[in-house]
Amino acid sequence: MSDTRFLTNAQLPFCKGCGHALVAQNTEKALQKLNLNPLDVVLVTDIGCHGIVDKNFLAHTVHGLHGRSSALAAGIAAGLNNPNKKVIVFTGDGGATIGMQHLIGGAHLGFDMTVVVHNNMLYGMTGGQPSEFTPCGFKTPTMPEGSTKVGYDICELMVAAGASYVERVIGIGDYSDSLEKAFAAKGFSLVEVMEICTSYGVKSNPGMKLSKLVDAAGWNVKVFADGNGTQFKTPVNKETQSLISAKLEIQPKYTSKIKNPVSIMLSGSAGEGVQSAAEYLAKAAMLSGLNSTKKGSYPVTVGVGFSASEVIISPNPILYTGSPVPDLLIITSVDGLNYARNSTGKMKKGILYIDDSLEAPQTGAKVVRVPFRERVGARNSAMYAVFYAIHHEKLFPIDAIKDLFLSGKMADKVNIDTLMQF
Ligand SMILES: Cc1ncc(C[n+]2csc(CCOP(=O)(O)OP(=O)(O)O)c2C)c(N)n1
Ligand code: SF4
Repeated sequence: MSDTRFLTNAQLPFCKGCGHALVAQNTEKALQKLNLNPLDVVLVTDIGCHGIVDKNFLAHTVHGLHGRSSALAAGIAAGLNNPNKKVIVFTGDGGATIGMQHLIGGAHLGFDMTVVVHNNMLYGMTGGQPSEFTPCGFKTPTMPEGSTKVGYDICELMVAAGASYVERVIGIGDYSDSLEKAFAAKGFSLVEVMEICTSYGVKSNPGMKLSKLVDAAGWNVKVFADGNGTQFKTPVNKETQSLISAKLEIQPKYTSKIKNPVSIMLSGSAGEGVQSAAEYLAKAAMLSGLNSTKKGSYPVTVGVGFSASEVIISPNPILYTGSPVPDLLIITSVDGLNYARNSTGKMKKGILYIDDSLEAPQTGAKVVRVPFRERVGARNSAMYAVFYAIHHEKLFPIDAIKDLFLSGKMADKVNIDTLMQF
């Protein structure tokens, strides 16, 4: 067993006596027993009291939406696709209720991950509402008469769904052996840790003992599946490539003279190729030896209204996306003008290329009016505007975007000469 620390020395953030602290400590011990390196561990936490522990962990941590931690973790496990990495989920019984489909799906597909359910039988962080795990008769502040329903038996459900290792433990003392076995198991494993919320559970059910309560609920404290079975219903496709190694690589072919980051905003209408034009711009910058980022914005109803994209290009690494005020703003339609009004007002310098059918807004930027829409039509106006701005602002050689365009899927549809009208 190693003495590698997985927890910082800071005090754990829970109420006195809360079982969540013991889960964190037992998790650290189980990881030490497995001689794992913190860099090989990804902890995905859910919303709730248990989830605020992530800042105390020295491994990689991701904080998910309520109930969605298991779905996030499944994506991470599939993306890593590496048996030497350990993906662990911390969720409450509330999160497990909300995200039950993700748990069933995770077990069914055999994602390589371990879920630790902190079952204190109520929603702790929001004041003690009952969850679907609350046992019959258990009282909570919002259900003082006691639950009349039978709580879910998550362990039985997980066995039925095909989990490889499943165990229920009483969350008192040292149960790191159980966590160790779950972490070591191949495929999807789950440990349900029974707890009582000292702030709401104890107050509403004075004198109740945890083990008696679990017994009365009819929940067995045992190993339900020992990790040796090949129980997956549908094993995850192991042929998928790692998302990290499959990342896009563009080898520079041209050079750019720009010395500082340039933030470019392209603002137009849905269906007029704004996002594609921004992508060509960002990739052409990379082909010219620059770094680039792209951030798209559009309404949820993607087929109507504005479509905008912020691209940053820079000779140095860029550690953010988007910029409060663009250096270069390109507006190709009324929707784009309305969306970008906030930015035009903030621009005290820089340059604004705007379709000449539009009324120029109040701005401190130099305004250049070009008949983008008239020359190439609405559908190609964004792409043409990008070509035009690259050429006139001398961001990098126009051949960079020309090369990309000619090797891309739009080359058959749009004659390159129409985009080269400067
Ligand atoms: C989808 C969604 N619904 C409701 C909330 C509000 N909310 C925040 S914490 C919480 C309770 C968490 O309870 P549980 O998952 O059991 O974790 P615990 O606090 O007991 O550790 C709720 C309902 C939320 N954040 N997201
Ligand atoms: S409110 Fe309950 S679940 Fe939350 S930290 Fe306190 S004892 Fe734990």
